[in-house]
Amino acid sequence: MRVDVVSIFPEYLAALDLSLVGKARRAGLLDLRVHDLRDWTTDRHRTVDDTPFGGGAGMVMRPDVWGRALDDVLGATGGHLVVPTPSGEVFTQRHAEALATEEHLVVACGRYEGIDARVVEHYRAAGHRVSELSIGDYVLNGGEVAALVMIEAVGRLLPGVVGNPASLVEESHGAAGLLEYPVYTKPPAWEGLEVPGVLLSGHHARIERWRRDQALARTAARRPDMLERLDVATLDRHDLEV
Ligand code: 6GU
Repeated sequence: MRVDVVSIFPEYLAALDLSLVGKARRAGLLDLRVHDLRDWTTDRHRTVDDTPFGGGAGMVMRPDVWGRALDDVLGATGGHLVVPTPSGEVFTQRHAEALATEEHLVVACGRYEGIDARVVEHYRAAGHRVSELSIGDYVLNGGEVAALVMIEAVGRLLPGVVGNPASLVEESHGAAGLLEYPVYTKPPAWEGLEVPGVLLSGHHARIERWRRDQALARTAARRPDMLERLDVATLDRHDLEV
């Protein structure tokens, strides 16, 4: 997969050299390039923003600068334009899965009060897929941290990036629609706290049942909205007793 990120703070994206995403890049599974939006300015001050039409606080990013940048970076590939914004749809594992099937993503990181709305309108009209995505109901200063979140979530789904693909199957926000059950490792007793006995029993069916019950109880307590969306057909007789 090819991913281009455009930002006025390209240094923010340095973390993408690290960990799993960095490894995917070095393995040639992910071709990730970060660009400085100011490279597409034409004035001496390298201006990217201006005051909002209609008045109000803050500054808006200019469409002409973004247009030159995105024309270059999207090129002729028909890339999918991702615009992190607190007014977007909330980014979920389903978005990550869909984006992981794309050949080329271009992530346009805005700052200030956002990017002139004509930019998204223009690239949609030109036939690009465009996703305006938020990472949650809180306000960040710009799209860079959200871009890190989305690129990590997408990057780990690319074939060959996660060593053991089974670890993608059981985790929270996967197909089961439940939060992950609690996990334990050695030592079996620590600070007076014991690992639940069932996990040491070697009884595979009981372990599976215990984990499922824990996942259901946790989801009910922390994310009742997820329980409401659960497909009843995926529940078994024991689930209904939790
Ligand atoms: Cl994508 N951008 C900004 N600036 N704030 C956010 C966000 C994005 N998602 C949640 N808050």
